Amino acid sequence: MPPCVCRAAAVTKQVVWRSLVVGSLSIGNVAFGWGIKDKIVSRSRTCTFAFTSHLPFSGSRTASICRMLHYKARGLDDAVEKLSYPGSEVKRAHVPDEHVKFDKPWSDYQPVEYTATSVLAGPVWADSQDASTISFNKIDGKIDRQSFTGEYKIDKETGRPLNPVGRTGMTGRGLLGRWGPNHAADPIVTRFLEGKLQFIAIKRKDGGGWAIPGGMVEAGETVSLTLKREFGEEAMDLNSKSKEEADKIMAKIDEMFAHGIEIFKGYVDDPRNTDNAWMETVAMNFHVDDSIAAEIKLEAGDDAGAVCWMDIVPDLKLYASHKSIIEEAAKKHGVVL
Ligand code: RP5
Repeated sequence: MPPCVCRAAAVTKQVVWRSLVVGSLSIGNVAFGWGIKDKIVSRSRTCTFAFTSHLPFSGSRTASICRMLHYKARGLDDAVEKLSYPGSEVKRAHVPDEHVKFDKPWSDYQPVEYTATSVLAGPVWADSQDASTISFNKIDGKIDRQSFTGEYKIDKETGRPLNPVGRTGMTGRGLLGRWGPNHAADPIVTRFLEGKLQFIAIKRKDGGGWAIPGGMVEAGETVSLTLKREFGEEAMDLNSKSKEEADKIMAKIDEMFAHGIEIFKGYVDDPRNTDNAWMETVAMNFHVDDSIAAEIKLEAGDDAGAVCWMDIVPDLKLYASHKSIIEEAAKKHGVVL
């Protein structure tokens, strides 16, 4: 039976072109950044960026993050301001573009304080509510509290870390467990089918829509293990299998994930981000040929409600910054959207 191929994430309405920078990509010591008008419009190894927007930036990784704006982290999606925070009735305070950066004082700023009760309950993946005793910008025991964006600042009054991109209209941690960076890993499994590039996408159960089957790096876990574990759990329903079946699936994933290309490492414009807690990820591409692709039995599990091979097309609509990350992966295969 042919594998499920879906285009469900295609945007049906006209996308409003907007100018934004959603990420930075580092290769060696060179930091890349991009501005998009719903797609990447410029990139350069020389670190000089010519945008069609008013957002040129250049220089180091830190300089890149200084100029970057986030949108979903302010409750904006498709240029529509919703302000609502995922999984709650809580609304963020409105933050206009010109007030995003913390280094520009804004005396009228009144962010909404919110940390979900599931986080306040103190599960193993969450910090305690008092941030003042945490060693930020360091490896803290088994938890990596360093940011790919460089050293982040700590608010002198509250002892809380400050989002390196800027204001989000919300303080606290929202749904995120860690103060500061919350590290994730995103496996991008691609193939060509009848000349079309596809990737394995999952539909998030939290209402976030279609996404790369990524997940949080657990305390003490390596990124390479997170990539395999999350792919196994979300795209192949590893957790519902017997030990014997699970071992076979993991052996297949080990083989598939033996050679990957790093696509992105940095800040994610995630709708759960707050002024004090944010997502960062490492995205790796694993390209498979027909014979390996035929052996991948897709089955949604864990946080995924559905899974499929999805065409990589210009009108993709994906969770957080995933569209830009997928576009970057597509370029590695000669596909420019
Ligand atoms: C995104 O959230 C990351 O890129 C990753 O895909 C995901 C991790 O969070 P969960 O899927 O574990 O909620 O920012």
